[in-house]
Amino acid sequence: MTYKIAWLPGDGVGVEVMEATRICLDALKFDATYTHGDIGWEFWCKEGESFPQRTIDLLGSSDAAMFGAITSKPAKDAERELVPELRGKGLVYRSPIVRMRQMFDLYTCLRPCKAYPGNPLNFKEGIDLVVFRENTEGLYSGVEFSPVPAEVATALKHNSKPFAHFAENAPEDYAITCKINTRKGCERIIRAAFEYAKKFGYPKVTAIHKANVVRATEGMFLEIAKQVAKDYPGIQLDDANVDAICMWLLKNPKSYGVMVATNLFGDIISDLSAQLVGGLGFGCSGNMGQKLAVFEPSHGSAPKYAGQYKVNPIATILAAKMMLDWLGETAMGSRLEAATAAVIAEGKVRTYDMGGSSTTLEMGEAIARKL
Ligand code: GGG
Repeated sequence: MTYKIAWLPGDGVGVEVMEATRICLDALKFDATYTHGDIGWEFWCKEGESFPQRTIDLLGSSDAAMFGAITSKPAKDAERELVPELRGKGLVYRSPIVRMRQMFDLYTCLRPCKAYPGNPLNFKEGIDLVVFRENTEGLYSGVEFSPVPAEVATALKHNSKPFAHFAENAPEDYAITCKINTRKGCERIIRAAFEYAKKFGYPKVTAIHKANVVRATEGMFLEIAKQVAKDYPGIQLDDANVDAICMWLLKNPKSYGVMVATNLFGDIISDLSAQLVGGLGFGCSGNMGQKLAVFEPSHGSAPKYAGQYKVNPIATILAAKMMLDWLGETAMGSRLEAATAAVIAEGKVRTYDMGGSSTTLEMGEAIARKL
């Protein structure tokens, strides 16, 4: 079967790590057509749209997508960088990544963080963490007010005693970001984490939350975790406050395996976990829904390194391994991971973050030679 892969390099070093990844996919003889999709800052500046409809259509007709990285800037800077004819038209920059996840209901963000033997950046050998991050709601729901409209201020005054005085503030003197979680959203990500633990033999799932303070949404998340756990009698449910687990992960990372959290906490915990196994050069990410999945490195476009071909492409290459697995091409996925692990273990080819001077493409080529 020839797979239809949408190929979205994006901005900055995204282009470079995707080039290195393609070298590996070609060496694997993965049977695919790759169709380039426009996304990112360049298209915002030129068209006032960082995620054009033609790219949305491409994703809708693809089996999966590989995605590099996106540059984003605060609202005022974004407006300034538009071509002159688009300025002052009220165009608002919104993250294409968050939109893509919501539009295609890519609710599972899976971020495995494994300490490959011989990686000089490993915090400890043997770490094997897998973060399940809810990807479509929570603090990234996109329901925000700044300035705050009068009706929202009035609603707060009537419904929330501690914030009644906010209604007396000028609308531009405060801002509100809503954290919205649904039962469905919580249940499906928690279930995905348990299913993964069951399939790959992890003894427990750690639900990360802040239920003692953020009672409505995080409380619901924990309550649903306890309900879902009943369907998996062989797997222990462990739970931890997000602040506490940041300490415990540093103290004893090998005590943890599969972890699940709402959107923002999952984002933070997955960066911490990636740092324990070498940093963002090793942090791969899959955004998965029922019909489509988009795979990317967790890192951004790193504008200061753009054009230098020096960043580590391993995160993106491991994201391609995740894509192969998701498509059912698990033998190819395993070969790609084994080749990557072999290059890391050998230690001859290392990018700057690993203490070496190999380029992005040299790393891709070294992995391809092992295939
Ligand atoms: N590959 C992930 C990536 O590009 N992250 C950068 C990022 O989060 N940018 C903010 C955004 O536009 O979503």
